[in-house]
Amino acid sequence: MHRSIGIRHPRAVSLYTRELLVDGYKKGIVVTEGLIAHGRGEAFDYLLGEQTTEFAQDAIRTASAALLLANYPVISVNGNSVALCARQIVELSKITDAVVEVNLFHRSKEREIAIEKELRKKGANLVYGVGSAASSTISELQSDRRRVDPQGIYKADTVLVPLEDCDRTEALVKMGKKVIAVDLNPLSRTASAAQITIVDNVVRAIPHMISEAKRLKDTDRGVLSQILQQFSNQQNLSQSLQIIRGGPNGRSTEKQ
Ligand code: PTJ
Repeated sequence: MHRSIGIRHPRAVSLYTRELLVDGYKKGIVVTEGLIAHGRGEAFDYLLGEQTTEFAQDAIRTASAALLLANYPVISVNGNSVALCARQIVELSKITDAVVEVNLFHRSKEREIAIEKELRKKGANLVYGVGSAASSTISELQSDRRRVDPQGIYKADTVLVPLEDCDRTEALVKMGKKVIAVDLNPLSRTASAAQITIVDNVVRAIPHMISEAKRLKDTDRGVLSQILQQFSNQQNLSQSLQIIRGGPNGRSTEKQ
């Protein structure tokens, strides 16, 4: 952590998180647009009290059950998610037997390689979707996000998409896949298109998913299915929105 922040700084966690993104930018992992996207996320996080709400925790439990139930789960990563929590993404992939695939809105060979390098440094053995491996196409999409790995997202039955940019979630759902999104904005199109949306910061959501996946790993499949059946994404999004609006379960107003 930069010396000027210090662990006693009242906004240390938020400033440290920004530093991770700036470092990611310097390493060629994050794009400038990613820094702006983080600012939007921060604003929602501030309104959520910068903590994992009980509703996010409910979505996290459901998402972990969905990954464990999946036949072929894939964790899709972009620049921001790797800069913020590469090690945790790799750990989650190992616990849930999920493939990790690079899928970028602003795709370039250099970024794909920088992201793959970072994931391998943090323990990934295999990284999908890099270079010519992303040879399949999601025809409905116009952006570079259309390029996917035939052995990864294309084949997946369940895809975890941290920090999504909307169109792809809708396309993946149309392809019959179960989509789990992590998005601090409960009003985004991604949030409403996904079957399970975790309204939380990826820096908290992924570690919580690791704990839940470890806890649920040996649970009977029937019990895991019940967790999924009892979850309503629409209701969960409304509950998160209510917190943002300072409703009955709203956070305390004392903030830095
Ligand atoms: O790395 P690339 O090339 O794939 O580009 C990544 C960005 C983030 C630039 C691209 O996906 C993009 O433009 O995303 P959007 O459309 O700005 O959407 C990002 C969403 O993630 C917004 O709804 C933000 O509120 C949300 N968000 C930002 N930071 C976080 C977050 N959600 C969870 N955790 C965060 N730390």
